[in-house]
Amino acid sequence: MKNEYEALTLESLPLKLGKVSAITDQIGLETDKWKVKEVGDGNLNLVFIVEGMRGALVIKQALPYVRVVGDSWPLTLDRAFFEYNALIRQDQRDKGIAPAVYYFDRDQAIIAMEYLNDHKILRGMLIDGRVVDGLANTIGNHCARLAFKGSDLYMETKEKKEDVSLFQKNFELMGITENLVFTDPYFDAKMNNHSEGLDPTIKMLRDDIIMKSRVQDMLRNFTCNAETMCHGDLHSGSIMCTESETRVIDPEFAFYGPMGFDLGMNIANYLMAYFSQPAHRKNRSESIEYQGWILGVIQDTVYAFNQEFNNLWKTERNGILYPKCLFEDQGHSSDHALASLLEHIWKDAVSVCGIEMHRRCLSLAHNADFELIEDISLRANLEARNLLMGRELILNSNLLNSVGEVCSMAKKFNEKVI
Ligand code: SR1
Ligand code: MG
Repeated sequence: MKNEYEALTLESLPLKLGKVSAITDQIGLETDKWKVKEVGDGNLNLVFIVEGMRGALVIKQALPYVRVVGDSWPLTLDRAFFEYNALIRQDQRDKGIAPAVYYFDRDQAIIAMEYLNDHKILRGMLIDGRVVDGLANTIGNHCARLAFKGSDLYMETKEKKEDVSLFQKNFELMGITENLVFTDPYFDAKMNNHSEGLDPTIKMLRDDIIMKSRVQDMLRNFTCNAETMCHGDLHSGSIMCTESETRVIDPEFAFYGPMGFDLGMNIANYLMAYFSQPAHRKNRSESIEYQGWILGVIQDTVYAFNQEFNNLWKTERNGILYPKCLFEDQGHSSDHALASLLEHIWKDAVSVCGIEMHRRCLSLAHNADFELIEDISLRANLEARNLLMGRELILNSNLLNSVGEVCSMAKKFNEKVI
């Protein structure tokens, strides 16, 4: 029987969840001792930290609307179901990177999961100029493992097709990405906003018919090319770190799409952290040094992605695509096929990167990297560098063969006087 949905409150949470053994096993039975805090600062959901006598956990609950906008924008509760399914798959495909899941209630849209006590949201750490050891390796590997193990290179064909069909029902969240990421930035859409001073740059982008067509080519790729299960929202707010450990949260936008999608979105968010640095560091040399670290992370992430993809190709390629019976078993090399697939993934990643750089300055849901800059004219200048580089990436995704070229381009735009 369906259990009528009710949004949790600080008071109702212990009453409702105090009898769930999967939860009390983690934090203890004494609900009168539970300390409950609501800490959700994302765009969509309620997030509670619950501390009991035995430990702590996170309760995430979807609301029937978009939190950042209010009940004028209803949104399916079933996003919790897709997040739960994605968390399970993330853990199967790359152990220990997503938070452990303790309990899921579909009617109440509740997931109880591991509390990452020592970890902070990466975006804030990048704004504060903090360094994370192993960030590139963890995220590069994670993107490669998700890309490879959710694809026809690895999965059984029946399982893959059933999973694609399951995640196709996450259409409301995909719809948000289709609009906010791929469409709204390129016209005067209702929910858009941008910094004062950007109008000439925005006009140039919106008048660029070739670039808009490229973005729509990529949207076609997003909607039709169910290559693998992507996290779907791998910005720096979906990554939590200590100084030496990296975890990935929040896959509610998960969908089957292009293998380069997560990598591209991830790099875009590092580039936005990069361009915003002059406003966050005290002096130029500090800013230059930290920007150098960010570019190193980008290079190393792509390197780790390629290495791990290569490794999986050699050791775990048991799906229907590029089967060994056509290559290795014939004494034929599959290196050409691998190189050409990696090239295709990279080009998609570069396009997605440019598009994400646009949407975070032009449509709904901007990044704190720029939003926290109080000097509006400085902010607009730094955002313009970011927007113009985004355009170059979209227009030249077919010509940019390496991550080194993308980093050199970032350095060039970082000097640009607008
Ligand atoms: C209405 S949701 C806006 C954005 O927040 C999420 O984190 C996604 O990035 C989405 O596009
Ligand atoms: Mg999120």
